[in-house]
Amino acid sequence: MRVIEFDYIDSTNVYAKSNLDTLEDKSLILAHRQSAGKGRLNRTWVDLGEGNLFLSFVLKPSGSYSFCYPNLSQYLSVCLCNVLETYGLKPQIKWPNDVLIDGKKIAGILAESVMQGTSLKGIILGIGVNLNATKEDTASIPDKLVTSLNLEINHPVNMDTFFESLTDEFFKGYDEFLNSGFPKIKEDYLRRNCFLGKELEIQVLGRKERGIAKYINDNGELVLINDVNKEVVITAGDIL
Ligand code: BT5
Repeated sequence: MRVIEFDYIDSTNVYAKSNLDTLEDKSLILAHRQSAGKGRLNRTWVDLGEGNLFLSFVLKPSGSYSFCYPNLSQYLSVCLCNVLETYGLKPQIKWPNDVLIDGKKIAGILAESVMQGTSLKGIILGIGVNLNATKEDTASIPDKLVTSLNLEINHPVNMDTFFESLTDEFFKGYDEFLNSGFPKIKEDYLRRNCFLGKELEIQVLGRKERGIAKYINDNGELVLINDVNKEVVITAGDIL
């Protein structure tokens, strides 16, 4: 496992993508500050100052494309919950992979796969975790309730320790996850869910789906029951 560390970068995911050819499997790109952090669907990940985590896992699994690659971001959300619990917190997961503390977003995960023709060149799994931010910093993101680990535990957080715990936790179960896929983490994922049983509106590309969140299937997809009592399977989308 090789760590490439930057004091300052535009985006750890963009760096990983641009250098994918030369990066080894399981390389880690770590930055202390990030000026152009990417979220999903062209959204932005805001850098809340020194001491926060900006990290990309570079994964180059061998063999043919596996059914479980789309679930790697859910796997990482479970790993993050395991680490946050060691700080005495009760994290929750909002489908598919947002991690919240008391309804406030503490981290974001962006998975990007790079293909060459029909073969997979690599997967870049980026994660930003707010570890050390002020209340004012968190309030600078107007469209979301946001928190940071230091605000939840009332003392500063050591970034190196957190980085080690998270990456150890990730690689501890990674090979097994590649073999077994979502069912391996399903119970740990569901234990933290904050959405089942609720009436949800989901943005799915250009349309919206509405219904009661009934269950998560073995592919990590969300199954809704709509107003005509029909099951609707959502593979990717955003809970509004
Ligand atoms: C995400 O997107 O949550 C994925 C964010 C991934 C960031 C990491 S940092 C390392 C790596 N390198 C990158 O360039 N990216 C990855 P999404 O689900 O689209 O959520 C984005 C939304 O979260 C924004 O529109 C804001 O509402 C909110 N947000 C932005 N910055 C935040 C922050 N620091 N803390 C909490 N919420 C934030």
